[in-house]
Formats: sequence, C-alpha cells, structure tokens
Amino acid sequence: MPDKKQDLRETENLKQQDLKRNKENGDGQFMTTDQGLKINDDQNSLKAGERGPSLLEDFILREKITHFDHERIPERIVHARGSAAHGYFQVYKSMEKYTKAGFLQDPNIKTPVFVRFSTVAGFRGSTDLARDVRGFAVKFYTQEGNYDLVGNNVPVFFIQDAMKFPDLIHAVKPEPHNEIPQAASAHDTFWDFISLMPESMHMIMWAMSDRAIPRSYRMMEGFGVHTFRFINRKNESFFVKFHWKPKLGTHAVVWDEAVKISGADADFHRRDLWEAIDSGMFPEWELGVQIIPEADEHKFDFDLLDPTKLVPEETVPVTIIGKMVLDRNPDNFFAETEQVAFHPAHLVPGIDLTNDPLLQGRLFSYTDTQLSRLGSPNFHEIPINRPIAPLHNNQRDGHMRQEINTGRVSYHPNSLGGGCPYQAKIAEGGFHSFNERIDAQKIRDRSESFSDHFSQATLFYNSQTPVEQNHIINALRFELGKVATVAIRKRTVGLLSQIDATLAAKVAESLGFPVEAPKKPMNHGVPADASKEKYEPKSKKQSVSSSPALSMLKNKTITPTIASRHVGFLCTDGVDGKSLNALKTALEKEGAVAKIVATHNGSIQTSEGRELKVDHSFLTSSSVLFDALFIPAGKKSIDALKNDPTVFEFLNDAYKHCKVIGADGEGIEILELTNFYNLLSKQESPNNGIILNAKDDSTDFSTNFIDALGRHRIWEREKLK
Ligand code: HDD
Repeated sequence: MPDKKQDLRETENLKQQDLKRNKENGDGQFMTTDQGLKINDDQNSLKAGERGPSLLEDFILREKITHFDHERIPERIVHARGSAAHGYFQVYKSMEKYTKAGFLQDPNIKTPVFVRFSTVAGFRGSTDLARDVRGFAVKFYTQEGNYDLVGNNVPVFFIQDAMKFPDLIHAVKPEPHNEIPQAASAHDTFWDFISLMPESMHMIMWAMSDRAIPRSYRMMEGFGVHTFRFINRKNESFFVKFHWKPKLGTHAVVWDEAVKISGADADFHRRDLWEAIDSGMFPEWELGVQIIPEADEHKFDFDLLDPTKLVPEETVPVTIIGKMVLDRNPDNFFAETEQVAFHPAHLVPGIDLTNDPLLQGRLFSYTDTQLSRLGSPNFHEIPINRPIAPLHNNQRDGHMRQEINTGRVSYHPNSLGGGCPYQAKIAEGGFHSFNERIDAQKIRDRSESFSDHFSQATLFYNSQTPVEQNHIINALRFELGKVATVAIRKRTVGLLSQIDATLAAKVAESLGFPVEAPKKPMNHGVPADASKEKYEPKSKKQSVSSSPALSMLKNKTITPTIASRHVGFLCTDGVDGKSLNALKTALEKEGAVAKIVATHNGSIQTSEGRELKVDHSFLTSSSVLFDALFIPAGKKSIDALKNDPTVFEFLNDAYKHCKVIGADGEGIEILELTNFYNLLSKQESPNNGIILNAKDDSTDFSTNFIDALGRHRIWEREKLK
C-alpha cells in the first residue's frame, strides 16, 4: 500500500505534469499534415497547370481548410468573455473538525487549481470593463477528484429559482431584434424584467455599485454564493458560505474610466492578469468560510437557502482557512481557458449541496451546456478538465473518445472482470450524499421565507460610504437613463423607494419625474393560480443594520499596498534622470511598476545624456490605463510637454478619476497650466492627492506619493466638486 499522505504531497504540479502529455511544439520540427506526412509546399495549392483551377485531389489543401472552417465552438451562453490562470491552493490548518475533504486537511499539500474569471453578459470578444458581475470559477484538481467552486464576485444572485435563469439572461443579453447593446445592462429588456421581479433588488444594488467595474481580477472578492455543506468524518454537517479575499484588497475603477478603458484597452483585465503572472507578481487570495452548525439553520432573519441573501460577517464571522496563488499563465487560450468546463456538482467527499433552488437547477445546466459547447459527453477527457485522481467506470464511447478501455467488461455487477471497477466504501473515500431528512409534498411553489426582497438591499446600501452610495445613484441614473420606456423607469424607481427613499428620490430627480409609490402587486413573477398577496415582498426586521464588510472603502481588513500598481511617468527628451529615478526606485521597492510615457516611441535622452527605453507613447497609451501619474523634472522635457495637448488630457482624466498626481521641480509648471490645479488651494496635500516636490526633498516626496497611492483613490476630490 503506498503512503497515502506521501501521495497527496505529490499533488504539487501534478496537473502540470498531466498536461505535459498533450503539449506540442514545432520548434526545430518539420511541418506535417494531421497524419504526420511531411509537407513540402505550404504556399501553393495543387492545380491543373500554373494558371489552372485547383484540384479536388489536393488533400493537403482540403485538410487545412476543413480544419480552419471548424475552428470555432459555440461560446458560453453566459460568461463567454473570460481569462484564466493556473496555480495552487493550500489550507492553513486542518479543517477536519468540519469537513473530511482531503484537500482541506494537510497544510503541506498544495492542490493544483485552474481559475477562470469572466464577465456574464458580453460576447467572447466584448470589453473587459463592462458594468457586470464577474465570474470567479475555481477548479481544484484534488486527489479525490475535481472540486469546482463556481462563484461570482458578488455574494448574492438576481433570482431565487433556476426556472427564471433563462428569462434573466434573455433580458440582459443584447435585444433579439437588433442585437444591441453589447455587454451592457443599460437597456429596456433588462430593466423591464428587473422592475417586475423585486427579488432582484439586492443584487441590483451590488451590480450598480463599483463592484461591477473592478480595477482588476486580482482585486476582486469571490463568493460561492449558495449555502453549501461541509461534512466531517463523523457525518456531521455544517452549512458553509465560501469567500475569496484578495491579498491586494478589493478595488474598482470609476464609471467614466471604465468607459474610456473599454476604448483604450478592451483587454484591460485579461492583460493585467497575464502581465502580473508573467512578471512574477502572483495574484493571491485567501479562502474564508462562514460555518453555521446545522442546528442554527433557522436562526437567521432570512432563509439560508435563498441565494438573494448573504450572511452578514457581523453575524457569522469569516474564518480564513487557506490561500490560493496563481503562478502560471495558460499555454494555449483555446485548449485551456476556452475548453475548461466547470460544474457546481463536481464535488469531493466532505463537501455537499443544499436545496437552494437556484443551485439545484445549476446542477442540471452545467453538464447540459458542456454537451452543446464542447460537443460530447467525453468533455472530461479534454486535458484541462481531466482529473489527476484515477478515473475508472463503465461509461463508454461517444464522440472523440480518447480513453482506450481494455477488457470485455463495461457493466456492473460483473463476474468476468472480477467485479471491477469496484465501489468504494465511505471509509475508502466513496462519495455519499448527506442524509438530509425531507418530509414533503411535491409542490411547484416558493417558500414564504424567501419573500423579504428589500431588507438586505437596504443593508447593502446603508453599509456604503457616501462616495459609494453616490456611485450607485449615478449608475442607476445612467442605466435607467438609457431605458427608453418611461413606465419601466418609473416602476424601477418605485422598487428603489422600498430600499431607500433618498436613493429613489435622487435617481428620479435625474430622470425628471417624482417618485411614485410602487403599484401593487410589485411582484409579477407569480404563478397563474397563486395568491398575488402571498408573493408580495414582505420585510423582516434585520438584526444587522450596517455591515462594513460590504463596503469596499470601509473594509480595512487588508493592509494598503501599492504592489503591482502602474504609475505613468509623463516625460520626453531632456527629462531629469535623477528626478525620474528617485521615484521609480522608491516605487519598485514597494512592488509598483513605473512606465515611461513619452511624446514618441523608442527611447528618450535624459538631461544627463543617458538613454531610457520608452514604454508607451502618448498615442499608444491613455491616462485610464494607469493608477497614478508623475511628471518628473527637466526643463527641456517640460517645455516639450507644455506644447502637447495630450498631456493635459492625461492629467485632467487622472484628476477626474481621483488618482494621485505627482510633480517634481519644473514638472509643477505643467500642473499650473491645468484648471483643476488652479481651482485647488495650490498646496501640496496628501488629502487632495496632488503631491509636489517643490522643496527638492525626494525622500519625503516619494513617501507622500506612495502613501497617497496606497489609498487607491483620493475620494475627497469627489466631495470637492
Ligand atoms: Fe452559471 C457559467 C457562476 C447561476 C448556468 N456560471 C458560469 C460561470 C460562472 C457561473 C462563474 C463561468 C464558468 C467558466 O468560467 O467557465 N452561475 C454562476 C453563479 C450563479 C450561477 C455564481 C448563481 C449563484 N448559472 C446559474 C444558473 C444557471 C447557470 C441558475 C442555469 C440554470 N452558468 C450556467 C451555464 C454556464 C454557466 C449555462 C455557461 C457556461 C458554462 O456553464 O459552462 O451552464
């Protein structure tokens, strides 16, 4: 018997070793057909004479064109636009008290993972910066089989029952008559549906908040959303909510910035993830769990099975149990990121499902969708989906079968195969669904415990800082402003009035009508024969009225860091090398990245005569692609910048987007030519995020700049407006 623990330790990189089997590289090799025939001429088709027609006989041409014609597979019906990376997960200490899941037992084990982040509504080629929820799907390649945690960056969902998922997605996708708009919820069909379904209001608050426009995938929280179960060796069950907490903190961009990033770099999040990993700045998250004993199931102000509710961290704290590091980019986007297939029912012993009706429907949808997207029940054989745990069963054949099952037996029980493959006892790791007791009538209905649609929407709104609340108000003004049907706008504002009166009033004011009390019934997602009253939203007093953990700005659990932040250095020939290097060195010491953005590409000469490589020209870059800007000293450089209107565009945007702006020596003269600077007190102040080095003290200047950058954005500026 091999040492099981030793086996588990070897999981590190086991997935990479497994993938190696399928890797191909043409370096130093002859070009061949798919049959291995060496190709002599890949330039010309076979013809009847040099100027004659091509011949059907040309099997090489036909093979090449046929393969090309079939290169595309259907994109995911939701979450089509995504980006992924490899890494590992490591638990901090054994979770055996709560779960027997093998990968949550031994802190020495690194379990390989593949993580795919995505937007929901946009097509595969849509912009990364759409206002949207982000998918956060993690595949753990454990020794006990693949475990998938298929979550989002928002802890709740729009709807309570999977029955409504196709309606929700039809409503948000581009409208069917003209396929407009792409990757946007700001249109009539989405808000029509939402305004008739009050259960969506909590998630709407999240979707209209800055959570829906993250700064990067690396700076997003992740949530399992549903309540799941942990099961321990004693067969005791605990309810569990999963949380991913990013080491870099949870940060967003502002809406105007998101719109501009979509133009300047539609791959902004994809590129950010790729470049961070490529340069060794490996993104990290900690896994947190909220554990609820079975006996406490009914002790909450809401139903644990309702996916439109979260468990406030003030009620049940999040215990951090491990970390996940993404340290390797995929080799091939299609083979890995596109073909990876997640499924909430990819479970391991020790983790189980609950009766959440949204989750229950998902259990069907994910296999079904892979069948149409990947084309065969053998999708588990695609290298990225293949478990590292041994796989033996009597499933056979089908399109593109890779496995060559030997022997005569493909059924169980059998005697001809000695009864193999044999079933595993629970003690041997056999999966065993939790024996939940259910005494019920078959019924197509919804529990009344799911009917409080507004209290947690209010909790979320109340937990935000005034700046965050303003962003929600403006997002709603924008989205509803894009809705042409006035009745839909009014109906939505009516629902908003049930969350917060001021919120509704501010949105209504911008839309040009007064708030009207919502018309009853508010809920239109009602069965034909049901009592409308039964389905009407009912509010229940909540024990928590504000939860700082729900605010990105109040949540101070993460130490501010500037690691991996990009600072644009605006300069050109004649820049003062000393001034440039002082801040560059200080930033790099903290793990940030300095990028030289100049009037031209290639290189620039410092005033000391040194040559510096330019990272971007003003033409190929944009203010919105940086976290902060710096104008180094150097008279010649500054004189040239003064004549370039793009420099002022950079600065105005950075100011508007509440970013830190630093200037050294003559660099301050550029700021003096801007409106915003002249409207300010002209004082350097970390509070307004304008950091100046007028006194030639580069140490102080660097410290102030770094401190201000560590605050992510200078939100005070929004109040100054
Ligand atoms: Fe889903 C993909 C997350 C509800 C049906 N979903 C998908 C992905 C994520 C989620 C992250 C992308 C996985 C990847 O990167 O390949 N979905 C969620 C969450 C939900 C949720 C957090 C609610 C809590 N989903 C949900 C419902 C249904 C689906 C209720 C259907 C009844 N989801 C799908 C799907 C997708 C999918 C159609 C499309 C591509 C895929 O599965 O593989 O089956």
